[in-house]
Parts: sequence; structure tokens; C-alpha cells
Amino acid sequence: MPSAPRPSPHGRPDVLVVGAGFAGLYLLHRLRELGMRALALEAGAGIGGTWYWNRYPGARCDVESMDYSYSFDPALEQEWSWTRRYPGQAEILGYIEHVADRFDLRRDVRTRTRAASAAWDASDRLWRVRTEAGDTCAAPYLVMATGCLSVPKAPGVEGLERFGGRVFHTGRWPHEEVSFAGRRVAVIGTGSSGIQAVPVIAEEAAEVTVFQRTANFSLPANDRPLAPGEQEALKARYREHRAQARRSPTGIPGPRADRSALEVPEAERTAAYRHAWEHGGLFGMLRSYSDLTTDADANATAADFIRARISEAVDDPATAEALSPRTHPFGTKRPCIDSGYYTAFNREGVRLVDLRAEPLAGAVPGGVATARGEYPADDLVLATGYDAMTGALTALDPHGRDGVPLRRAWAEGPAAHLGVAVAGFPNLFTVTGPGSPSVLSNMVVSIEQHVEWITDLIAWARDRGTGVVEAEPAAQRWWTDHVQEVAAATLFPRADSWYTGANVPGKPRVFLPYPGGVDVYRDVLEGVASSGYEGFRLSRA
Ligand code: NA7
Repeated sequence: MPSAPRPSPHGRPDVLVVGAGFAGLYLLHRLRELGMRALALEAGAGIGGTWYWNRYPGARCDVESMDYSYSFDPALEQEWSWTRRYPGQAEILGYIEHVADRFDLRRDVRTRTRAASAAWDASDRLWRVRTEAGDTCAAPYLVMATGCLSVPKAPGVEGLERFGGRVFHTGRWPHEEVSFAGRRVAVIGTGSSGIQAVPVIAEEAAEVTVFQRTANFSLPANDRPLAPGEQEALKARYREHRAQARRSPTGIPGPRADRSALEVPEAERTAAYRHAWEHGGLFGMLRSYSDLTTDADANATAADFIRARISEAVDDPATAEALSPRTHPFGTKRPCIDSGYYTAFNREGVRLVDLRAEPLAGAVPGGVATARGEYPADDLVLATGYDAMTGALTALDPHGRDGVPLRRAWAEGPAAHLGVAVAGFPNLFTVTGPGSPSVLSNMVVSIEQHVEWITDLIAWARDRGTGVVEAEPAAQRWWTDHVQEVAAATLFPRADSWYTGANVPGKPRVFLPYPGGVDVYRDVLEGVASSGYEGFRLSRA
């Protein structure tokens, strides 16, 4: 029996990590603790992942700062201070950089290094990764910490090369200050990025024209500076709060609704929605009743409430109606939280173009054209979204056992056992991969869980036989079917969303995240680990 891989005396890492955001950095820390050498390859010129790239005006997390942070080190969470209820991009990036320095992680990160291809070498039991610059590196284990929303989808806007003005993608925003003073700005896309950016751009620009294909549900963020004493009070019970987060459905502690929206009198229901609207952020409203994501009639009560608030906020009734979502149930496309989105349309110079009434023709010299005419613009902001959850994995397209590429294995849709490993791809792991709660949860909670679980599995495999571990096809089928069954019992499949791959032409339509809840999922993963990793097999190569 060949022996298990051990740390190479020549400096070869035990684990190659792709990505140095929240997931990649914690992997480096955890692997070091387990006595393994790890190297992270990071395409960006700096660390931070999502929060390195997304510098668009108004970029802010939709999970509260004291929840959207690492919990693995009690001293870290006590010494760091947040300034606002919802952290902005710069503050989150500053936090990530602090963590990297505090735990001396940068020495194991190679920035400006994009992994271009990866292949499993069965004879040496190594993943061989080639970078875009042509270097190669190898390690027994490869962990994809590439994020769920990191590869912009092709914008699908004709004629960009003819536009002639400045073109920005929200997810690839320049590092230098971008001024819109006195300029006419066209924004295409009304997901979170567009909805966060529009009010901030509108404060500065001469004109903003927002091109909306699908009206989206957006709730007030109710963002504010943290009040004196508020942070200290939570820090005093932070451990308990973190434990509750891990055992909650979304990774954010909070009350669990146990009543149907249809069970309560209308006045009581409206009061509950109003409370959530005025205080709650994204999850407050979704948590008001137990059946908002499973019962269309219950959902309609929340959707009606939000549409009524849009009518109140927007002066022009035709604009208010165009902004009112009617194509999908509330929550089935990622709802947004905003700071002044709807009221931005009351400003002079801000207008909405409803692409359902006048389809987009594309960019033209000096503007954007629809079926009805041309709208002049100096700058074009593409807030058109991502090839979510699988984009970064299929972009690298690792070749597994017998040289089978991941894209071929996933031709009918992604299949990943428990969202962490893929049958036929030994020693390859995905942090917050398809089939895990990921984007339906507080990402940091889910990232920490995956990093801990995956590194434990690697350590377990390393100490046994050849050190090669792989998901079993039957177990993977069971889990992938289970994810789809759970999704089918919800309203999620009723929307054309990036949760289902519907935003990328040609992408197989499969519900990508696991909607069963962080708490349920944690029980499953703990059960698998304590059974000696049932559903995984150790193999010769
Ligand atoms: P999203 O949520 O995918 O939003 C993209 C938006 O861009 C959405 O409104 C799309 O309309 C629109 N879009 C995309 N392509 C086009 C074209 N070709 N023409 C017109 N409109 C288009 O991405 P975000 O970056 O806003 O947010 C991503 C996530 O990051 C967010 O949910 C948070 O979790 C954080 P559609 O709805 O497809 O009709």
C-alpha cells in the first residue's frame, strides 16, 4: 500500500487553495493549525475576494456586520469594532485585511495569480494546477474557495464596443475614485448591485437612466451607525449568539415564525410587516411568517405590502407601477435591501426605462437604445450579475479521474455531494459549492462550517491509506436529488433567478443552493463525519 502524502521537504504544499477571500483565508489558517502547508492562488492584486472586487458606489453587505464576521477566534471578535449596522465594502475589506495580518496569512497567498487549469494526476496522486502566467504548482488536495458570485456573466448587451463612453461593471469597479459629477449615467440591471448603486450615483450625476428588465423586491436597509453600547452588549454574549447562528435556518439568530401569514387577521399581519419594514432588513420580513417561501397566497400578502410601500415612496404613479414586482413571488429572486432606491426616482434627472415595455436593443454611440428610441449617456454601468455558484468552478474546469472535465460531468447541471465534493474528482473540495446553503445563508457562517468540515476530512484522509478521498456517486445522487426535492416544495423555482441558473443563457436549470436551512444541513454534515464519512470512499488513486 503506498503511503499517505506528507508535507513535502521541498516546500510543496499539501493543499492548494484557489481564492483568498473569507473562505481562502480561513482555509490557510485552519490548515496551518492542522499542521498542513497550504498555498492560496488569488487572481486579484489583493486579498478579499468579493469585497476586493465590488467597489461600486453604495456596495454594502445585506447581513449585519456583527453577524457577517468570523467567529472562529473569540479574541478576534472582541477586539474588532464595526461602525455601522450594515458594513460597507471598504469596512469589510479592512476587516479581512486585519484578519490576514493578525494571523500572518499573507505569506501563503500568491496574488495576481489566476489558476487557469487543474488536472488530477492519478499516478502521483496530485492536483496539478497551471496559472495564467504558465507556472505550475501541485498538491495532493485542491480546495476551491472561489466564491458564489465572483464571475460576471456576459452582460448580454449588444454594441458595447460602439458606446464610446466609460463602461463599468459593478463587480469589476476601478480602484481609483470614479466621479459622475455632471454626467449622464445609464445603469443596466436592478439586482442588489444596481439598486445599491443608483441612489448614490444619483446624488452626483446630472442624469441617471435606469434600465430595468425585472422589477425587484427591495426593502429598506434601515442602515445606521451602531449606537453607543450596542456593540458591547452583543460582544458580552457573542459566544452564545454565534452558537445560535450555527443552529439557525439562515446563519443569523432570530425568532422563528411558527404561524402562517394566512392565520392572522389582516391588521395584525400588516403591523408585523410594517415592523419588519421599519426595523428588519432582509431577513426580518422573510421571517415574519412561517410560510412566505412555501405558500403562494401567504407570499402574496407580503408582496402586496411591499408594492403598497413602493406606491407611497414614488411620486409618479406610472414609475411606481413599473417598479412594482409582479413576475415572481417575494423572496424567490434575491430581494435587495436599499438606502433610498425608490425615492431616488423622485429626483429630477432620474428616470426608469421598463425593458418589458420597450426591450433593450443595446448600446449605441453615446447612449443606450431600446425598441422605442435612444437614451443619451456618457457612462454605462453594467449591474448585470454573475454566473452564480458554478461560474468560477466551471471556468477553471478541473479535469478529474480519467481526464474527465468538470464541465462535462456537470453538463446536465452541477452535482456535488453535500455541496463539498464531486464524484470522479478525488481530493477536490468546494467551499459553499452547489447543493449547500451558501447564498441562502449568512455566507461567513457557511464558509466557516465548510472550511472546518473539509479540513477535518482532508486530515482524516491524509492519515489513512493513500490519502485519496472521493465522494461516492450513489451518495452524490441521493443528495443532489434531495436538494431538488426540497426546492420543489418551495416557491423558489417559480422565479427566473440566478438561484436556478436562469440568468445565464444555456445554463442548465437546476436549483443551486440547498434551501433546507443551515441548522438542518449542519446536522447532516455532522452525521456524515461521525459515521466515518459515509458517502465518501478512500481510494488508491
Ligand atoms: P443580479 O441580482 O443577478 O442582478 C442582475 C440584474 O441585471 C437583474 O436585474 C437582471 O435582470 C439584469 N440584467 C442582466 N442582464 C441583462 C440584460 N442583458 N439586459 C437587461 N437587464 C439585464 O446581480 P447583482 O450584481 O445585482 O447582485 C448579485 C448578488 O450579489 C445579490 O443578489 C446579492 O446576493 C449580492 P433580470 O432579473 O435577469 O431580468
